[in-house]
Amino acid sequence: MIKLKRYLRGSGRVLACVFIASIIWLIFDMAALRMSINDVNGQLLKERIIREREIINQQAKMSQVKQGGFGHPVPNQANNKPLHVDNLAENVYRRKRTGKFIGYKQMDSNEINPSQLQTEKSSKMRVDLDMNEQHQLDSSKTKTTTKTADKVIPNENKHSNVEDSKMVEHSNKKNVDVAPKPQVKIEQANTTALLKLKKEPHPVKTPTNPLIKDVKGKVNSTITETQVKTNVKDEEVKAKEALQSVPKLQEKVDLKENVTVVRKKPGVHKVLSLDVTQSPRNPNAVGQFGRAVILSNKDEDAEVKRRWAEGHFNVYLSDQIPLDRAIPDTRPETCKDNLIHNDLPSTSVIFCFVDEVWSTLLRSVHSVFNRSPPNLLKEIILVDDCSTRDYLKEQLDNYMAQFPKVKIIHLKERQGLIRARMAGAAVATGDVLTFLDSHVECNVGWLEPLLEQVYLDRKKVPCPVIEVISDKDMSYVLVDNFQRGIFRWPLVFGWSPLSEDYIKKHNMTIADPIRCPVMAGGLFSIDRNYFYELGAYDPGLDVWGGENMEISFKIWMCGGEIEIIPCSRVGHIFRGQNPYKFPKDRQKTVERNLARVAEVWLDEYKDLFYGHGYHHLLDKKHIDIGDLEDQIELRKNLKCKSFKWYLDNVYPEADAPIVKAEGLVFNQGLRKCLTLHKGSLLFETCDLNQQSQHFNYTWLRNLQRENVCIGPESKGSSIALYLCDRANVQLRWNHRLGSSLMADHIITDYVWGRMCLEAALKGDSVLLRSCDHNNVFQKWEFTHYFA
Ligand code: LR7
Ligand code: MN
Repeated sequence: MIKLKRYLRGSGRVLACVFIASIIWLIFDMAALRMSINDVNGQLLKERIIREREIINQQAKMSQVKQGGFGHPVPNQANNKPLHVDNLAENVYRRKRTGKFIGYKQMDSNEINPSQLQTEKSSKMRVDLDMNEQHQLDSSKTKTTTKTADKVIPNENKHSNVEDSKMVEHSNKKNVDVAPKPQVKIEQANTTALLKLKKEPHPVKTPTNPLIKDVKGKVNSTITETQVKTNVKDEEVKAKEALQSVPKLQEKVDLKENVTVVRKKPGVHKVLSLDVTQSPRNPNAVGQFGRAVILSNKDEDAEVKRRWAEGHFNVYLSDQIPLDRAIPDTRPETCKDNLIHNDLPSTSVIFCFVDEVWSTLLRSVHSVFNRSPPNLLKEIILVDDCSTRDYLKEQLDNYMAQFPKVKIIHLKERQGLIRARMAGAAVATGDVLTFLDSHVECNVGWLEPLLEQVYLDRKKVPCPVIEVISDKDMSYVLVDNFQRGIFRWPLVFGWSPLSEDYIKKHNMTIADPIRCPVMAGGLFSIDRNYFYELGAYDPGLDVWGGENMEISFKIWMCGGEIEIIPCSRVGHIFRGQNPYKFPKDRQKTVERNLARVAEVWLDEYKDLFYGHGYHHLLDKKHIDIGDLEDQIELRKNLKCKSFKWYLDNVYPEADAPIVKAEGLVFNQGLRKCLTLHKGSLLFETCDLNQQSQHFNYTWLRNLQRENVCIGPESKGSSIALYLCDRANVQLRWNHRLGSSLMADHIITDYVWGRMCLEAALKGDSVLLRSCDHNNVFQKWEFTHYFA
């Protein structure tokens, strides 16, 4: 300590002070430096956070655009309206479609405000073209005699975009009838997007191409490929529409800010809302905008009646409605935002018809032309199934000659719609086959959503929502949402809505694809190769009926899927009767078709089909359903799943118990159970564990234990045991629970005078006795009843 004091004396003290001061200074300095570093870091961090947030925001925006796309579109939150049409129109048009149509309301011309529809439509359909260029498709000769007293609405086209129209090269604008340049190129000014529309090489006219590939060598036909007279106007207009609809997914790269936000997704575009047609449409035309037409005039009523039989709908009215009339765009709101791949497969649209009404056939064809992107429509194939009407021959050929994409096949013998479709498919060159009935109107945007599904999965078979064109007033009527095709026994097609629970569980919107156990039959798209992989249709099916069941079971059980696509909608005239003749008895034809389907596809469930009113089809003397070897072989080769799998996985709501009743058969008088022991029938105390007491009451009304069936001994009053034979009427019994007079009895009508199964008091045997509703020894009960 004394030493230290000595050092701090004089100059030593000064030195020590300087030393301490400099250390303090150093400490302050370092602190200051540290603070400024933190400052800089904080600032940088803040900037990064802001930048990242921006990126996240932008990405979120982008993914919203994507989510609205082809898979499962999200509902438009901004506009929760369920449907695109105004509510008024919705009320007026909508009708139920569960089994019977109910709540149908005829539409009066005053009930809908045409201006609403007009402006709505005009954004889609109006195209500014010279009137001289218009295609005169219309049956304008016919005078308007209905009371469609709507105001004429000026055709203001709010959405028509002059600048957009400049983007289209009007290469052949003046010479619409002249052959076009081989390729039309359209460029969009400020994007790199280039949309090419390929023009097909001109097909050569082959007036009578002797014979197309036949179906089992039986189909005789001539094909008329109509001569090319390309309508450039249509191509241009459609191309213009296509461009207008390409979503503006802009690439936004700001290098200064170093923020890369959104990448363009080049492979998709917004679904096209094409509706190319005469412009302007005459808003006052009969049936325009899908309006109902009410005739006031008595004379006209007579005319309607007189012509009804031509098509079993109001042919008189149909002939007055423009062939290119507008119909309300009934798609759910969100459909318009769906994204569609640019490289969709092309399709051949196939219409088969026999004796179709001229105006409905043409309206069907024009609706396809007017509302399908031309690059996707490879061709339209018209298969005339040996119609008897003259206008469906040369007159039709001549009319269609103006459309290069139309091929006509005239079958030399009536084949029925199933083999006619196969004849159409045989000449089709599109990647996808799209079958349509010949009295439809395809709605706006109908095609792309169908092809998109096939594009996403070639084993998907999409169907449009089938809306109703009224057979009486030709109005276009909406149907309920969430409807899918089903069958009821004995293989009767019907519509049934998805359950609330299902909709909730799968979080479904009205625009989502709906799994469909059975298609209606007439309207669907299918990958062409896949169609053939599935063996197309069973060519043994005749004329009409059952083929929808066949193809539906085949698709589902052999690895495919059927869906109803609510963003695709097509109107169809539902008729009370077939307006054509059946070469053989109609009922027998349909029954035979159904029996073929049941035999090939239903496995052990086929007895449900026969048991629901088709017992007689089991009698080979009654009906020859033809050879089924090929079909059974096909099913084996395709390694298709069982019908039980189909019921469990595709249509679990189906009511399909394998037997009507089963278990112990209890006799109320004897209070014992029927027993099959060592080849004889007797009674024992009831015991569920005794297999010998278990019987089935089958759909074919057999009393059966394993393969042994109980039946009356021929003509006698005793009972015998037989090997079960599904066709043997002797083995059929009537039995049902309930309160009716003969409930609980087991009755045979095979022996004379209706006899009942009775437990004999003595000897524990079973006899046949005249039915007596009071006799408890004639009352029986199974453990379980299913039907
Ligand atoms: O021998 C025939 N040859 C044909 O070319 C018989 C008919 N056809 C044509 C006919 O001209 C029509 O274009 O085939 C098409 C279908 O015949 P429709 O319109 O008489 O049948 P539909 O609408 O009454 O019946 C439905 O069930 C049929 C069963 O075989 C077919 O699958 C139909 O395509 C089908 N129609 C639809 O699915 C539309 C919606 C109906 C519903 C529900
Ligand atoms: Mn039809």
